[in-house]
Amino acid sequence: MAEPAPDRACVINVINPNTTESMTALIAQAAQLSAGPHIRIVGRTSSFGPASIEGHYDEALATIGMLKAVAAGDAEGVDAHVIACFGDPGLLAAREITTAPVLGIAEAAMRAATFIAIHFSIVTTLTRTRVIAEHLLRNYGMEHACRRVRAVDVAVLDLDKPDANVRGLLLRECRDALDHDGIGAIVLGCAGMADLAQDLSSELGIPVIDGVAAAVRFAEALVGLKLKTSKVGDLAFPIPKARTPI
Ligand code: 5HY
Repeated sequence: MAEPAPDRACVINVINPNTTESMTALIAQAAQLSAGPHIRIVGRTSSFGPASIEGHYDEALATIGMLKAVAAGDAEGVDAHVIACFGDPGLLAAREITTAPVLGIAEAAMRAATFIAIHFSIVTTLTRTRVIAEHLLRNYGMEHACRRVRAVDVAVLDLDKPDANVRGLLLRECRDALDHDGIGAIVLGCAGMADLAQDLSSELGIPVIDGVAAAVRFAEALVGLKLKTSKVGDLAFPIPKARTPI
């Protein structure tokens, strides 16, 4: 028997930690398309930081804006948060300041990949940001499952430019991964690629995973399980002290 409709929609705060509104629109649309019934997606653009995140400095700045967006979502009573940037910037800091579940799209995509394949490869934007994905793989204990972190060398803000031939470059890199990496799945390494996963997957005949969709669905599952971020241990609320307000 189908689950009775909940008395109110589950609201997921999908945060774009860069300041580019058009990218938030793409992310929120992909999130709503992948969300289950009775799920309302709130797309939120960071109010502080870089227009795109393509390095360690960008990540550090973006974390402040992302934390402000978590606090704004909590003030509205959202049920969960998604950090829609493939570096999962400030993921643990975000989990400290809220009881709502917080999912990073990189972690969600990597874990989804290991549910359906033994090995996967990642295809991200710039060669210089590959190291960020490699650090996350180690942090999440996934380095054994990931065969290669590849890059198409397209800037994040060029992903939606028709003349950047993004689909063509991704298709070529994904096909090369399929042919040479000995994998069963591919993870796309940028929130700005969210709308390309299904098309690439059907063209290549291999699961191509978008972290935005994976994170939204995992967030729904945690809310459905009534699981919240633990306040026991290192994810307890920050120790009260004088701090410059963000
Ligand atoms: C992202 N940057 O998902 C990452 C992708 C990357 O602004 N959104 C960004 O290249 O690291």
